[in-house]
Amino acid sequence: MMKRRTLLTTALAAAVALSAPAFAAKPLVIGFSQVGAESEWRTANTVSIKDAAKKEGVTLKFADAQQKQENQVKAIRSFIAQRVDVIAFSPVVESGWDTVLREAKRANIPVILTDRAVNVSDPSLYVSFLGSDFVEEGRRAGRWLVERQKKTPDAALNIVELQGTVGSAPALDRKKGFEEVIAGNAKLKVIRSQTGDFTRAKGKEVMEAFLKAEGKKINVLYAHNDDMAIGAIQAIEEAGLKPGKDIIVISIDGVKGAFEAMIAGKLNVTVECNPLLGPQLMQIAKDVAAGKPVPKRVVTQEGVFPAEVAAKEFPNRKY
Ligand code: GYE
Repeated sequence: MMKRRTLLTTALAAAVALSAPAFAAKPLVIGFSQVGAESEWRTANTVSIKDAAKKEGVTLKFADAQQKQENQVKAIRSFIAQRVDVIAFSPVVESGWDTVLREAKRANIPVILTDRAVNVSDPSLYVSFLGSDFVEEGRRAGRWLVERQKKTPDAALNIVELQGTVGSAPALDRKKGFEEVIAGNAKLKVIRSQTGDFTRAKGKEVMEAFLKAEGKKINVLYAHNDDMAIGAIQAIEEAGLKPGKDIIVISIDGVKGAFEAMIAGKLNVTVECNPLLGPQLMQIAKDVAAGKPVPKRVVTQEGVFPAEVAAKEFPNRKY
């Protein structure tokens, strides 16, 4: 009896081995919690992640948090309950993640941060962070303005700032990097700074309020993303002013909409932030699942595009 069963098992094992491709390793399952759909950047980021998952044969469980941290916490808990292989997410805000990430760790599910960072006491709560250096992006925006100011060395420039989502890594860091570069320059002063939540609608609304309060005193707009700048450009035009001329407009991301605005002469410069993180995310997830070591930090490579090069660069833009 024993012997027959062993034989059968062996035969079965051989059959499985022979038809190996059909039984090939079961697909990697990644639970991904996205911030939302607040900007052109985000849309490109979502497409990149979904496309890369498909290409790599990864099963992607995708959840849209609609810019709410509580929705992300819920999504992560549900991924833990479903026992996905890897959890990846782009945290809406920086703080408040310790508890849920500890739950993931206890369940032995590795966590990869994409795009935005978290502020946690224990860095072992995530295995890798893939995304841009937002402080550097803020510095690049600031450096462009410092150079531009040299063209009119006697003129002091009043700046209004449209911040991204309150408490988010890109909003905190882009503010910090920009301030760092213009600090000590007596000719450059931020006279108003408020959040526009990374959306066109809010960017327009807040710019209207800035214009109402400060009017022609505003010389420069620094927007933490292109969408808010595009919304604000509309507000500037509706106020009878010329964006790009009466008010210098600086923003971050480098999406197609920004290139169009530059070609139209309404935006002066965009600092690139690459949303196409899908392929790298899949690679890191596969390595983690295979038990290979992965880098704790992967920084994306980016450039700066002033309006003068916009028309030439436009055909090369992928998002
Ligand atoms: O700049 C903005 C988006 O986190 C880098 O989020 C991302 C930012 C991006 O809404 O457009």
